[in-house]
Amino acid sequence: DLALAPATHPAPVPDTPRDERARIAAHLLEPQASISPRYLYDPLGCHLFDAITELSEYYPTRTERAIAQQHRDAIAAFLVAHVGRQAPLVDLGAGSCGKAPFWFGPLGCTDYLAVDLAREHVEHALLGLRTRHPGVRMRCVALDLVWDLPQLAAHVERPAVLFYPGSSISNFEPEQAVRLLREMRAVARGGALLIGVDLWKSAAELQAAYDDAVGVTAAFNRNVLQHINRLLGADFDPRQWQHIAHVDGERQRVEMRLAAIGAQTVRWPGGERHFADAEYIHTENSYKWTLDGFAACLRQAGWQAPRNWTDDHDRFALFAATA
Ligand code: AVI
Repeated sequence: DLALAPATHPAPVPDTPRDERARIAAHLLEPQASISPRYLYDPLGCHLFDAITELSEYYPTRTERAIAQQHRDAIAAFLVAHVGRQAPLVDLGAGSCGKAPFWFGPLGCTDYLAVDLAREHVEHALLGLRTRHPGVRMRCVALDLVWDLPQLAAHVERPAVLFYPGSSISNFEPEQAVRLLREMRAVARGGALLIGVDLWKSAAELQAAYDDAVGVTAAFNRNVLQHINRLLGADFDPRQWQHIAHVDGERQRVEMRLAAIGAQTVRWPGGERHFADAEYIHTENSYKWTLDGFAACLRQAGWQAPRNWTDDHDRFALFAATA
C-alpha cells in the first residue's frame, strides 16, 4: 500500500499568469524536467482524452460504467440511507456532464451542481440536460478543484452527494489526494461521497492502457508540448519527442513521459534547456490503488464507513462513504 501523508497539508497558492510561466519554466529546468498534467487538457487535449476513453485498451471508463450499472441499486441504497432522497448531487470535474445523470433517478435528484473549470463547456452540456430532466434544478460553478475546492461549500446549502468519477483522484500524489478528499468532506455538509478509483493490476494491462496501439495516448501526451509552446512561447517540436508509459510497481503508478528523440535545445523567452538524447520530461502520474489502501485514504481524510463495489477482475472500484 502507498504510504499516506500526515494529517494536514497547506493548500497550494494559485498563480498569476506571470507566476504560471515562471513555474512552468522552473519545472522544465529542474534536473528531472516535468510538466504538470493540468496542461494536458487544452481544448485538443480534452478531445484526445475523450478519444482515449473509447479505446479498447483503456478499461477504466467502461469498467466504471459497468460497475455503476450492475450495482446501481445497492450504491443508491447506501447513499440514500445516509442523505435521504433528493440530496443535491455535486459533480466534481463535470466536463460534458455525461456520468451524473445516470444517478438522477436512483438518488431522486432534484438539484444538480456541475463543477468544472471550463464553464462554457458545462453550460453547453446543461442546455441539453435541462430539456431531458425538467424536474432537476441545474447549476454550474466554475472553479479549479486543486486551488479552490473549499469555496464550493458556499454553493452547497445542505447535505449533498459529492460525485468524483473516472479515477481523476489518480492524478494526484497520495498526500494531495488526502487533502482534496478532506476538502470534499467539508463541502458535503454531512452528506456522502461516490468516487471512482482505478486499481493496481498487471504491468501488461497498465502498459497497454497507457500506450495504446493506435497512438491516441501518445498524441494526448505530445499535445502538452504544443500547449506549453503557446503558454510559454517555447519552441518544442512534438515530432522530436517519444511517448513513454512507465509502470512503476514500487510506487504503484503509471508515469507518462516524453523522451527526447536526439539531443536538442528547447528555448523560450528568458530561458532554455538542453536535453540529451533519450532524456525525458515527466508529464503525469496515474496512481493505482488497492481496495484497502483507498479505504485507508478515505478514513484518513475523515470519511466514514467506506464501502466499495468492483468488477469481476477487480480492475476498478466505485467507493461510497459518509461524511
Ligand atoms: C484523467 N485521468 C484519470 C486519466 C488517467 O488514467 O490517469 C488521464 C490519462 N492519462 C493517460 N491516459 C489517461
